[in-house]
Amino acid sequence: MPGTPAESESACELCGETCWTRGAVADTLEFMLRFYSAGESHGQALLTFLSGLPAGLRVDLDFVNHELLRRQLGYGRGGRQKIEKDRADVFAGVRHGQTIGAPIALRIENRDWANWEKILPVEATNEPETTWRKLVAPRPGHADLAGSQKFNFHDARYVLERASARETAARVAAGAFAKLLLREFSTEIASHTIQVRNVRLERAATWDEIRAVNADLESPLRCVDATVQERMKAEVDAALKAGDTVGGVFEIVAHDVPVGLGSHAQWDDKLDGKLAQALMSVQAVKAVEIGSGILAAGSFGSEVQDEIWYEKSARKFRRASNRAGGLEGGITNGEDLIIRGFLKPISTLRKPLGTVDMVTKEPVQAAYERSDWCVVPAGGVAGEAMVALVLADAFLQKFGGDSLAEMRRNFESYAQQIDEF
Ligand code: EPS
Repeated sequence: MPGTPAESESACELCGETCWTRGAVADTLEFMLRFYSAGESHGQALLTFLSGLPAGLRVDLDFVNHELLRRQLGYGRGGRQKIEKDRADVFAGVRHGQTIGAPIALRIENRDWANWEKILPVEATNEPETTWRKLVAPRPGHADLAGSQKFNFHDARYVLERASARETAARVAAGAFAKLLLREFSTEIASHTIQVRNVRLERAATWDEIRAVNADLESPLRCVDATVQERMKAEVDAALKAGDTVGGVFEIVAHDVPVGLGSHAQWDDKLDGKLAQALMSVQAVKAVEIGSGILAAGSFGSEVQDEIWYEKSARKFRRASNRAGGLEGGITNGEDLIIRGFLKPISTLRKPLGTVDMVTKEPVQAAYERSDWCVVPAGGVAGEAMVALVLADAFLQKFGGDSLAEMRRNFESYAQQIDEF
């Protein structure tokens, strides 16, 4: 059975021939829209490859760069964002302002590279190893120790360079392209901050509020409630004063999502599972919630489901509430999609925790270079990008099409089916 050369070569269960096979999980997780990133935090640049977008999608690079700017903002960021001015340069896949159906390649320059060129050169040099800025005191909570053990370096430098949340800039650039596709079908995505440390927005925000704060570049933490935001800022200030860091929760809402993305039919077709995986992969995210999932676990069934009614004049099924967060059985139900990412506090601390020197095995204090002390709003922007990429992939699975025009025809024919249902 033909396949993509991957992990191993073995006899195929179906045809008995020796052929390239992939692991069972890799074989099942199929994506129409594929996205990869490369690049280290202090290397030359971040690179993004995006494959699978239809031809004929108008590309607004100002929008892509605006998304990159939004990711750089937020109360509680460290010195790095004063150095960087993230911009995506397109190297492939876009001509005359539109996608051409070829893979898209993007590059975001790291301005900080100028300060690291001698420390992290590509080629071997005669400089002594003392110039390498080795990091031997792994930070608890970071990838430093497990990554060094796994890749066999007695220096966490290479691991932390790639584990850094700087990589989310690459995701945001790719996610902006996914958002451009979704916009063609009027689906919009926005995020806001609902918790910083233990200060929580205790009410539901409306879509209009979320949309407004999402676009507000002056908003310090992108919280819809000014009073709650002031209390959140006080937590961020207290963390800075104490040499500590704070985490929190961002909420992402996708508005105007068609019924029927994802499927109940197979475990890896369920859209809630794909979304959870995508959000969990964002640096420092330790939990994901869809709708009122956490509250629902402690409630009666009658208290957590969303009752259905039919609006005859609009010929539409409606729900009285949206505790399911727009997903039932792994399928979108037409309500707003609501998903939350829970960020742990950044593990780089000015007042470091105890750790062990990887070389001497003696107790020491964890390394500190420079760090943000609150990244909840930036985490929300990275989360939006991941949700956009998953939703765009689901659109492509459902409506296909090599060109945007073909995809639109498929979409409209399906919209008619839903209308006449
Ligand atoms: C980040 C860049 C990094 C960090 C932060 C996010 O830059 P530097 O390490 O040079 O200060 O500020 O990285 C992390 C949160 C992390 O865990 O490593 C960025 O561009 O977002």
